[in-house]
Amino acid sequence: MSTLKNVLAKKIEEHRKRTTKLLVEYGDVKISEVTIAQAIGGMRGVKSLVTDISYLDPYEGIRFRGYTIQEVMEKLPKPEGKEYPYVEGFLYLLLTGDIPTKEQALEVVEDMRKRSQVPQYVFDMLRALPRDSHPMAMFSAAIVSMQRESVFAKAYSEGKLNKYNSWEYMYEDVLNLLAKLPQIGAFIYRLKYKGDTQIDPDPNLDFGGNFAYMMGIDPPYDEVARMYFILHSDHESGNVSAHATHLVASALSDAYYSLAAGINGLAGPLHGLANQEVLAWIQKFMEKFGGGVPTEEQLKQAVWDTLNSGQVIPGYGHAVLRKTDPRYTAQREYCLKYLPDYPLFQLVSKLYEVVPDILRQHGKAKNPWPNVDAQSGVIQWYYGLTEYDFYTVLFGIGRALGVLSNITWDRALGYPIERPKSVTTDMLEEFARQAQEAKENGHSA
Ligand code: NMX
Ligand code: MLT
Repeated sequence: MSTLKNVLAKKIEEHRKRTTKLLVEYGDVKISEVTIAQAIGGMRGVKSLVTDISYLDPYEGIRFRGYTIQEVMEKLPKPEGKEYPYVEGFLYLLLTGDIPTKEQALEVVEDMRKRSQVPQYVFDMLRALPRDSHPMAMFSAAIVSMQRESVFAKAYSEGKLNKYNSWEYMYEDVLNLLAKLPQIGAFIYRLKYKGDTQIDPDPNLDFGGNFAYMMGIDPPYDEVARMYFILHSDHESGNVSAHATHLVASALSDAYYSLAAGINGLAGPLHGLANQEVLAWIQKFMEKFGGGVPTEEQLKQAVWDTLNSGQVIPGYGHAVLRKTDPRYTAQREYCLKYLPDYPLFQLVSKLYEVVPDILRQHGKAKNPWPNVDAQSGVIQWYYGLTEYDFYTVLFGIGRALGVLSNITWDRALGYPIERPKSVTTDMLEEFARQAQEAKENGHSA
């Protein structure tokens, strides 16, 4: 057994006791109540999911296994001479909660390399799709096309799965699937935008390094890839991609079906597609202003025009965060260090100066600050990746690390099928009537 799987098995054994104790001894302790506004309004703020992989504080932002972004980048082992950590070592952290040694991270690098060969039928299927298919549709199709490889589904059909061992089959699927994503992503990119001129993987490179290599983009893009995948990996459990993956996996669907569901959710413009929307939006108003560097007044005008036409400002706002997203800040710091004079970066920085005030004046968005998507396209553009339709695939490769770690733990802890209860509008009206009556009689409902 690999060190990662061994350590994970021990952690699972210890953790099961905590979950069982909570369920058996404290199962009826309340952690949340649901209002009518929450039931109608997308369940915002309802505490009803459990994950230990990451936690999102509205003011501090994300912590992965208790570590801030800065701590993750500092503490995890890195390839020789590089500033950003091995994605494989980060996966070790997400799965186990432990910072791996370099040796342990390299063991995962090696393990993933052995699992990385993409079946030929995936490439054939992608080539058969209309070339103008969205890269996210291609990515999702590629993932689900590999479902026949699932050892979890096979074990289920052979009657081998039970509550104690199912995580081991899930773990195998998760590593097999993750290992193939960089090549699938790069293949889609080069199929769509580089005339199907493909670059074979280099067996000596790590996850991030190989992705950059197969994309055909020179270093330091390998560093950007490592940074990007880590930053986008996980944002606790309630976001659309994580929740969709978890929900589908709760039916004992395998990792291929589950991740494809999460990727389909990530493809929505209010979620992961916002990174391409930011670039599309900027380009549109730049064109309108004749292509030069827009003045502050013109930027304010563009923001107001967008709001007045009933559109959202892409890359701004968040369902949970109430401050600038630290993932935005991490990418901004990269830009300040490596591309401070780049015009697109300066433009995005100017937007940071004008958008929050306007959103406050507009008075709708609860969070006027930028999220991860406001900054990510700038770096990609700088390194030559100007085909912004592709940006959400980058997000998706990163997101897979988090959501697949989560469903491994879902099976380890035996979480049941997810099935919340619905009510009708009549019932809500009746709840409202009772509350009103109680208020008039001086009681709380
Ligand atoms: N521009 C204009 N209006 C906004 C924005 C924004 N950036 N953000 C929120 N609002 C509006 C929102 O549409 C809603 O309007 P209405 O009452 O007319 O329905 C109102 O403000 C209240 O929304 P919130 O409660 O602040 O936000 P919510 O939790 O519903 O939605 C987002 C969160 C992220 C979907 C929303 O802020 C948004 O649409 N942002 C722009 C798209 C974006 O950047 N998405 C990426 C999020 C990060 N990610 O990668 O997933
Ligand atoms: C994410 O990374 O999933 C987004 O910031 C959306 C969210 O957390 O709701």
